[in-house]
Amino acid sequence: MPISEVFSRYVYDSRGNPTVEVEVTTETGMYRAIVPSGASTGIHEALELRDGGQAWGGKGVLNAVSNVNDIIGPALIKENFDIKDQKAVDEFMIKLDGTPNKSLLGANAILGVSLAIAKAAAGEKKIPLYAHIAYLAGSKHAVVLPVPFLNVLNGGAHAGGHLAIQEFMIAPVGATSFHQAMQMGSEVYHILKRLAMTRYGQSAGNVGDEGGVAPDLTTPQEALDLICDSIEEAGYAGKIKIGIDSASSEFFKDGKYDMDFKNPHSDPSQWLTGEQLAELYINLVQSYPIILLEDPFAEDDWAAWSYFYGKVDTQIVADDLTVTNPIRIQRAIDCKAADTLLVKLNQIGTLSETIEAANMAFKAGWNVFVSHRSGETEDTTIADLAVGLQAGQIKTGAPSRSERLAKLNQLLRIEQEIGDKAIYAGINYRSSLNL
Ligand code: 2PG
Ligand code: MG
Repeated sequence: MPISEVFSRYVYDSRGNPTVEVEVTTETGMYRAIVPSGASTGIHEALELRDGGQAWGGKGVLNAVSNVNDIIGPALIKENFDIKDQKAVDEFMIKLDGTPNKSLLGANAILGVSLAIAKAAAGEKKIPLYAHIAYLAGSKHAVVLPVPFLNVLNGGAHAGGHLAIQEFMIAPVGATSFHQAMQMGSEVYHILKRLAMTRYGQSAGNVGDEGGVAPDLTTPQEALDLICDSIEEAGYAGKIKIGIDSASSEFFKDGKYDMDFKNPHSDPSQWLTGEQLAELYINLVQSYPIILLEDPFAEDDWAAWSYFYGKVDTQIVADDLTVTNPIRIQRAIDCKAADTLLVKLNQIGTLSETIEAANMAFKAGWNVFVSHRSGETEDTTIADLAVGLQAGQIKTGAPSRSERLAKLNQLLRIEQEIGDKAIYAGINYRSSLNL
């Protein structure tokens, strides 16, 4: 079915910054996608085109919007693509841009179109988006609901306060269904909020960019104690585990890690070497039920990644290191830097390349962890992506704030729609492909 119209406008994301929205219209209706935006963005990501200048503090997306309306849209309509052939559409846009990092048209412009096309194709086939993505990815079946890694305590670039580590996530691996996982997560989240306020004062309950509480802590141990106490009080000890995203590229300075990076008077003699930071992680993993460490080291500190890998049993997730980019993923596989790929659509800029990245990771025996960005919207594509890829795990913030819940609520709907056939990845999330 041909495309009759491609239209873009700017709307606002969860941080109040402009972002690209795209609407693709075909005979079966209008299909809309909105592009997210990171704060702890990896330097190797595809380019998010911002206007610069005075308006919106330089964060306008008027150029990206007009690139869709004036260049990409008319070119796609002229080509008369079969929109079910996502790869052909995406490859055409990649060529039209012609740069290695989509810097001419903007990865935000291209991704908006790519996702709206996928939704239109699902609409044409009269199947849910997750089923269409499963078809595109060649997944075995689209019935596996991911474990939600709920980012209940925010630090780093996503919150005020002194905590260097960006994300403390709870993972209800011991639940038997997605909806039960959400209930457990929600209960723990509310206890955590109360405990944070009791221990650290009323303002400790304020939330960060991803909806988690953001008390002004200094050490990861304080955060982990709060979370473990909350899990215990909720009665879920053993059933809820913990994941950490250090987003350590944010505090990597002059070859060392500054755990006090938000203090303008931070003392360089306290900065940690890669080996010292590794030691800290080993201690944390021994003392707390941690099952996942994301970006434990900086995006180009390959030596530290390889040094650390294998020293702990937890999942090691590459985000800024690999930026959903096949070239960097291959390097990470070759040098045994990690065992799990964080997948973010806007790091690479098309759905096809995202699927390619995920499949590449799976093929190497890695896990795939689907992710939101810290700047999000009501768009729920990543929920369908997680089910479609059979990823087994997703992170999309705390069970709080609607741009986070939009995805989690979509997963609740998908679980119901699949009905009796739905399989919650649970404790088997690391072998999701075999479920
Ligand atoms: C991350 C993400 C999402 P951002 O580091 O994994 O949680 O943050 O979108 O700011 O890069
Ligand atoms: Mg990350």
